[in-house]
Amino acid sequence: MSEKITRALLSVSDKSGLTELGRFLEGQGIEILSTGGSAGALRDAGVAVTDVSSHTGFPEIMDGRVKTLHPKIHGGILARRDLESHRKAMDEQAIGAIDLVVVNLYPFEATLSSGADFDTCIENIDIGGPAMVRASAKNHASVTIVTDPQDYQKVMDDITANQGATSGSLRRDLAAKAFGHTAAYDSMIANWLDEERGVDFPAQRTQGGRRAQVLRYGENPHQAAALYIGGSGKDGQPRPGVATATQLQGKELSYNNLNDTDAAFELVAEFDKPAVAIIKHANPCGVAQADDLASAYAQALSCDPVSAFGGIIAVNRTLDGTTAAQVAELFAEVVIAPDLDEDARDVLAAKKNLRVLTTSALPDPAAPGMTLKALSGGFLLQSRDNGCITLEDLKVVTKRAPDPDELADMLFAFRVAKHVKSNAIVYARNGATVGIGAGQMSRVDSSRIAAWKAREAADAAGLAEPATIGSVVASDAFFPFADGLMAAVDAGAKAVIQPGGSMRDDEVIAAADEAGLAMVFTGMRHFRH
Ligand code: 93A
Repeated sequence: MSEKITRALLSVSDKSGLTELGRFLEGQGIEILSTGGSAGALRDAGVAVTDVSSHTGFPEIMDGRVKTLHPKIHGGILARRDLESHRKAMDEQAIGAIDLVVVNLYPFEATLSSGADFDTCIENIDIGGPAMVRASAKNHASVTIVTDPQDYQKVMDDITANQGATSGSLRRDLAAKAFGHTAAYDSMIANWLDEERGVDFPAQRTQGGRRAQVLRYGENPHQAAALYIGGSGKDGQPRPGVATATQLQGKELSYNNLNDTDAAFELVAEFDKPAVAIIKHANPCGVAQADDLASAYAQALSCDPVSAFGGIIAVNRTLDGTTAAQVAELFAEVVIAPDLDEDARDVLAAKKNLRVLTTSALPDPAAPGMTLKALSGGFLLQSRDNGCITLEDLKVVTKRAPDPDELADMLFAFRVAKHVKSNAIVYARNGATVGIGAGQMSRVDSSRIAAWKAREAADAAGLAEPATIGSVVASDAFFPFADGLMAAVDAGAKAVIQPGGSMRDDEVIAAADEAGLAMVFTGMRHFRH
């Protein structure tokens, strides 16, 4: 049977719920120790408190840097109640047991996000708080540690149910949460200092992150999964995107929904003009940019309407009613947009199951950041692929130079290819993809699959010829042989954009000249696996 709580220490930066908790503890006959601001708030609410400084007989010094770092506090928390020697030490040093510790830390993350200067951020690194949190969590056999105001009610209920004590299971749950809390707090500080010094790959990598949602299952129903928000940059904020999106309606998001929606939103954010991306299994099955979203949607859908069924749709500006009405005709899993206007909200509200997400901002494709991939026994960390090829980067390598329309489509296709699993081949025409080949072990196969899908789409639409005739083609990496290029020629492509850099570039260029193609090299590869 756990012992009754006789003394509590309350020291919190986030003072929400503090006075209600204080009143409850007072009602239980528990003595309350507290630090400056917390003690003030409790007293203002009429709760009797003892200042930590009068309990320890030692004042708060150095602008509060040292307030609870005292043996009377840490001895009171850490003493093993079951050991005679510890009890004796408490008696000898006049240390009173502290059985309940309520602490939340200096708001380091909020300080960082506010754009505060270096010195202010340093001052907002809590030392005494984590020390008490960790000491209490270590001694959870006897001590209850509360780090989250959301847990106050649960703790009060538990104390009531246990006649003034807490249950061992609650103490253990809270201890685990407490160590997670201080670990995440320290990760944030370490990441900030690393970023300040431009260190991307520290010898010891810490991974912060806050659980946002436990998902029903993972990639498959027999896998468990959860979503975490984190990867905060220098400003303490995660990049805008799927992890922090607001869900306006629809069924609960699944692991695959989130993964695919991320792919869709990152892709559509690449374009300045109104753009739409439709994604299945993390690969696009149609992407287009046009003067308005409705036209872009129609073009994106026509690339591969069969695969688009059950897809994820991302747009790069406020979704309007007209486009939403078109979207509503398709069975889609998720729609994501920076925002939706009133009409679009009304139209989509009728589709109860459709998940609709808003993010307010688009992710910046050029932003720095890291991506992480799990390996057995470790993980790979790399900087994001934030490369953006523009007109100035292109080098014409064939006798025929591309015309301006071809150049615009080439840049569009190459940007899409960046978001297609390798080997990636993307045919495009008039600002829209017309054939996409993804994830093949052979580049020729990707080329053939893309052309074959374009033929299927043409047949289904009753068109005389596939849209690849007269298109441009983008390849995410160089053509190692001329055969991949020739497959594109067979499909009707007349211009090619690719990184270049193959040992056989000369052969590939000669084949392109032979076929009358215009070809440009980007000098940048976009593998994606
Ligand atoms: O500056 S500290 O690292 N030194 C301490 O000894 C200490 N003790 C508690 N910060 C310390 N705290 C923190 O003060 C707590 O973690 C809490 O966030 C804050 C509460 O201060 P106040 O009650 O004065 O508002």
